[in-house]
Amino acid sequence: MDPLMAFLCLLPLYPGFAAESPSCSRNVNISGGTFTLSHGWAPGSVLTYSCPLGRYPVPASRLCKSNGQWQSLRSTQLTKAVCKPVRCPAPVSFENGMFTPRLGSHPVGGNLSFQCEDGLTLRGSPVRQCRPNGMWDGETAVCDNGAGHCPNPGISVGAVRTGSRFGLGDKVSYRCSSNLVLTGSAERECQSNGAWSGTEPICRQPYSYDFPEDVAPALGTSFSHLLGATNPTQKKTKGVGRKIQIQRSGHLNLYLLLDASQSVAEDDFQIFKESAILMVDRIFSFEINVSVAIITFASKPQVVMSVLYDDSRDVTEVINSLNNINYKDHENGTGTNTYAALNSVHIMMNNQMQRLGMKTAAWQEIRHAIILLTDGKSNMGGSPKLAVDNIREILNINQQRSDYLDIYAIGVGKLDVDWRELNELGSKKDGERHAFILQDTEALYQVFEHMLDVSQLTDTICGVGNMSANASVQERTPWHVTIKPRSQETCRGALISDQWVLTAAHCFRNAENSSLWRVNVGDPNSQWGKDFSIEKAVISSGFDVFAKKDQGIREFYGDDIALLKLAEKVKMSTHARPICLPCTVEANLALRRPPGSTCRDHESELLNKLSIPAHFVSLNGNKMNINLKTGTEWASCIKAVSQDKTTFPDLKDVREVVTDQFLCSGMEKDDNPCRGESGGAVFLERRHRFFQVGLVSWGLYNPCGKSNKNSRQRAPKGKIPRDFHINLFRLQPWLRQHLEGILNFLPL
Ligand SMILES: *[C@@H]1O[C@H](CO)[C@@H](O)[C@H](O)[C@H]1NC(C)=O
Ligand SMILES: *[C@@H]1O[C@H](CO)[C@@H](O)[C@H](O)[C@H]1NC(C)=O
Ligand SMILES: *[C@@H]1O[C@H](CO)[C@@H](O)[C@H](O)[C@H]1NC(C)=O
Ligand SMILES: *[C@@H]1O[C@H](CO)[C@@H](O)[C@H](O)[C@H]1NC(C)=O
Ligand SMILES: *[C@@H]1O[C@H](CO)[C@@H](O)[C@H](O)[C@H]1NC(C)=O
Ligand SMILES: *[C@@H]1O[C@H](CO)[C@@H](O)[C@H](O)[C@H]1NC(C)=O
Ligand SMILES: CC(=O)N[C@H]1CO[C@H](CO)[C@@H](O)[C@@H]1O
Ligand SMILES: [Mg+2]
Repeated sequence: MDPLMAFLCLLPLYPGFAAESPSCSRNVNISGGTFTLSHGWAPGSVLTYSCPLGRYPVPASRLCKSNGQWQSLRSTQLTKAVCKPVRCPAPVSFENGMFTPRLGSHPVGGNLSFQCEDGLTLRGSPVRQCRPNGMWDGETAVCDNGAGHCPNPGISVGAVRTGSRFGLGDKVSYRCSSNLVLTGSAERECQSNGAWSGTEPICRQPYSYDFPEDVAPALGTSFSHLLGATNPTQKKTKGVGRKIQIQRSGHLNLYLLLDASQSVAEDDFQIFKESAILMVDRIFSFEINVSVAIITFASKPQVVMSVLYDDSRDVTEVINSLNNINYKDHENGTGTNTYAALNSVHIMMNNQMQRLGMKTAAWQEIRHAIILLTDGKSNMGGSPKLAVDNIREILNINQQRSDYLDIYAIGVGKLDVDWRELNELGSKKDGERHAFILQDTEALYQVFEHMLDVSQLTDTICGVGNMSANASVQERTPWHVTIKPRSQETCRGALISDQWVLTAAHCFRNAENSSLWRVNVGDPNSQWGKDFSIEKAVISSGFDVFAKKDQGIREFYGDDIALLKLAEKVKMSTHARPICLPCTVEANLALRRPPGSTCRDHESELLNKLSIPAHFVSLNGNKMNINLKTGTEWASCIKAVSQDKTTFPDLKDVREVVTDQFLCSGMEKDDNPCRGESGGAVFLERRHRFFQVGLVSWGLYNPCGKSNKNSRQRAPKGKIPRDFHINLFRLQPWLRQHLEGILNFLPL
């Protein structure tokens, strides 16, 4: 043998020479796409390709082997990487009808139309479009004669169904054609309640991922479910908790399992970490009793935080631990042992059960949610399913207790995910999906919002809105109410407790007899809206619109504040909840500040910059954006008033009109409130909660003009828009005087 070769072969035995180890070739470009490397060009590094929307990389990734050769993770041959166009699968069969066009697969943007034979009605979507993730929009089309005990469950695109009887106890099973992967239930049974068990099976391309808006409806009791409208394969009416239950009674254990194995590159792991932090911060924002366990795993699991530690109930400690976890902790065992990770959850549960006592309510009433952030692909330790079975057993999960355990298997990031395994790990409950692949942390956050079921959160917790882009406008700002002091005109207001509404005093100028006033809580345009009459109105006695008439100020809005006590208490729901009023104990909890904080602390935390992003609610319920100005910015914001010679012909000092009581907005690209929006809350978001710092009072420009509420117009040239809002920090004495005993105020 050549002596030089022998020397080279010995090299890896000397750690000092590690830098000499071979590096993989750089000839790995992908045309039309990009790639990232987990460990540069060194052996062990995983190369991950990505392509623009509507295309997908082949291969998805490659591993740099110890001999300096690239291995394609999916196939053995090293071929040039390419971005291929995404295509949607074609239907294999369609009962009692026909579909067009008939292609082997369909391009993104292409349409598929379904028609039923005479006499049958089509349920689902008659036309479906192929989307950039390789999934059809809409719902499976079914031609049903309605004869069975259960509705015809249909055959989703790409699937083949066995079984065509839909009577009680009948079973149907599914498989997917060619290269498609089945997610959802491969077998379903017609149940006595007229619904099919499990989840509709979907045949997906292996490279497909989810859009948050698709996941949302699949996650459980969506509106369509409640109303039984669009998806009659699920005739369920009982909205039992099949999501993560947020409620004050009882306790939630949240187990976060983060895959740190080699197939998950360090960048992906970073995305898992960020996603986990977002979820933790959100779950703690509800002031519920929750413990968070954190487990990272590769060949072995590592328990970073156990539900048995006191720190697991402390959001700061949990987030610290998440921040401190290190991908490199698993550098000496980079396999994927999902079984062991889930088994460590099982052990943790067992320990907690021993500690609390198996028969105690303290143990039995704990709800458990396991979130597994992974790309699937377990390759050691055996089937993770066994660990799941053990977990179900120890928690005694049966039909009655099915909402005590939820397991979500989620891939986030540009991962090359094993769909089959993810699907197998996630719980399968009626009409729901528990396995997802999402593109980024933001998408996961949107989905997480839908995983939470807050319908049981009936306490008067303040400032909790639904952060989902998909939630209704009222769910996003549930404190928002409409006041009708006159039959025609309206004002807005904000619930600040379960019986009190804060609004503007000027709404009650020329108002009708107060016994005719009505406050609509929970959205006047929906079934959740309810009219309340007023038991008591407290309109600031300092408010006098003509107070400065002598000084040439035609209208003055100092002390433009009022409180209404509703005739009955509002029942708290996802559509009706108070907002947090700063300087109260309630707001202090929401801000997660230590006890002993003062009103001044709240002001410096909430109004902490020269320009503070804030919101108000428009006539049609949308959240509008403004920037509140403080300090020197405030001074330049209010200057515009003196330039408005039409409204203020001979004004000497702007401060006569805009006193310290007012916050100012309307500069930059701010939205401007319209007439009819006054009295509404000016609010901001901190730590996933909402705080009212002001209320809409008056402005220089009405963007709605005389027209309807759906068209807002930018100010014409020469008109400088500015808006002024009563600053609640400046009206503390008045608020305290009238809300004593209703809210708990902090020292000034
Ligand atoms: C790969 O692409 C980059 C930028 O597109 C280019 O600079 C580089 O030379 C290419 N490498 C090879 C080996 O083709
Ligand atoms: C599919 O239908 C949509 C909406 O009906 C239409 O905008 C689109 O152009 C159609 N696509 C094709 C390829 O015909
Ligand atoms: C939450 O946990 C604390 C401490 O264990 C307990 O005192 C409190 O009663 C619990 N709250 C609820 C609503 O269960
Ligand atoms: C991995 O093994 C090396 C060599 O035994 C050791 O120095 C290092 O600390 C180990 N890493 C971890 C995270 O245990
Ligand atoms: C947000 O609204 C959606 C849609 O109504 C709902 O499914 C979800 O549970 C809600 N989440 C929260 C946290 O309120
Ligand atoms: C307001 O209306 C109620 C009932 O219609 C009536 O009893 C009351 O006298 C009215 N008050 C005023 C001030 O008009
Ligand atoms: C659950 C839910 O409300 N889903 C809706 C989300 O938004 C899309 C598009 O805006 C609707 O089509 C869904 O019904
Ligand atoms: Mg792995």
